[in-house]
Amino acid sequence: MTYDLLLKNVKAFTTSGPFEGDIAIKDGKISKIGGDIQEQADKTIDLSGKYLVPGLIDGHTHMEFPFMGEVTADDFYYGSRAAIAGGVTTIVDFVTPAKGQDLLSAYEKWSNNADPKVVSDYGLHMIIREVNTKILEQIPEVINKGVVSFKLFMAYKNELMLPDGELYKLIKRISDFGGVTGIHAENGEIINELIQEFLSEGKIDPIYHYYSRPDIMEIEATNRIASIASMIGKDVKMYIVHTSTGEAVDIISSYRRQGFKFFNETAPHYLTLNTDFLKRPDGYRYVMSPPLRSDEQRTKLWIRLASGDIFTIGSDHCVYSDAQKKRYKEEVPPFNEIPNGVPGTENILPILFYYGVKKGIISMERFVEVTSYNPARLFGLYPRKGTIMPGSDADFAVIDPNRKVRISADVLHSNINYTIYDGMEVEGWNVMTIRRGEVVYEEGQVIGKKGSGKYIPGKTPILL
Ligand code: DUC
Ligand code: ZN
Ligand code: ZN
Ligand code: ZN
Repeated sequence: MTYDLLLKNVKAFTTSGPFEGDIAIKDGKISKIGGDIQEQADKTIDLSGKYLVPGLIDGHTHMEFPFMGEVTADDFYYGSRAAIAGGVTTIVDFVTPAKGQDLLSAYEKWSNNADPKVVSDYGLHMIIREVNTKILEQIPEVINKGVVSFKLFMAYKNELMLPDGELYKLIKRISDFGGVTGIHAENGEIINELIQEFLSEGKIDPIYHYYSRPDIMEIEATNRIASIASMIGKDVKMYIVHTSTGEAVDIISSYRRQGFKFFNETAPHYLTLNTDFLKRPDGYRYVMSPPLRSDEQRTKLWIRLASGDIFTIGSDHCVYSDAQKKRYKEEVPPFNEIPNGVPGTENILPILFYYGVKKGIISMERFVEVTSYNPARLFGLYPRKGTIMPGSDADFAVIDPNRKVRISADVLHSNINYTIYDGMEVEGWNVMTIRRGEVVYEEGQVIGKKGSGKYIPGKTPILL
């Protein structure tokens, strides 16, 4: 047989350790893995000196997300190109129904919009922002469409927040049909009070975004939702998205030790940046929720990432231009008017590799676990995605472990002219991305075609 692609002299990493040899690809799938494959191939790539990992799965992106009066600047084309450039071969984006819209029509709208634009493969989660009979009825129907994970908000009062009773009802219903519930855990009621207090005192600078959302607001909400979900039972599959405090991770871990299927995700910015960034002249760029925290919290997150207590890394890629962040004014607007969100899908790999692996905090096995294997299992994409074995999609990131890069907007691919990591110097960079056997990125150039990404329906989440 003639293979489509043969990868020679591979040093590959999976959750079960490194492997050296060759990988042969046919029809977008891994066909054979062996010590020295001699058969013919249309194309051969020598990967000597590089590290090969499963294509990353960014389980947390908001492309063209209508939120806080703006629509995010990365559409499915720009956003998925940025993903591909960062070695992310699959994104899982949040379908966001409009107020009053039912889930199925929101799903149709999201996929019709994504399909002609995506360069990466993609899966979908469903945000639920209100409860009615139709929405409850449609939960099993959207699960049948491959949307097996949901996101509910405990914050953003008057926009996305749900009261405890509705959170309870939805988690129960999602769980009845085998879905996974993602939770944005912050106490929206109290945060709303704090925002009003600061505004009435004329305290409007970006740093008050942090003061209005203190650590305890996440810790309390995490505790509350874990209590509520634990009451429903041990079949509930739940994960807290973008966890920013060590204490919130520990709450979830303690439930998991009791047999609950509760997990945490964190994001690259919580591992690398702190609240001081909010005090800079461009502090408005660093407004996201939960907010950036102290260095002490950053350290706690790294420790929990290394120990296995943090299950996945998702970027929360939610990009606003400078003009959007400033609401088209010269002056920085009051903190509560700055749309929340930061870019990140392209930064997962260099940040975890440099600050995690190179600095000796996490192993390559752990890197693979949190960036592909665990998200694949959590979102029902495993074993098609998230591993390197015969039959799986041939999705890979190729890391040059010694490549030194100074991060700037110029080397990134989002549809904005800044990055929150400007000037950061890292060692280790994605130099090639292979998606279903096709080289879609090489040395700074995205060559994958617009619309060539595929929708990957989620199946049953596999959480042991
Ligand atoms: N947090 C953000 O920063 N942006 C999007 C939504 C969210 O929860
Ligand atoms: Zn061929
Ligand atoms: Zn959120
Ligand atoms: Zn988000």
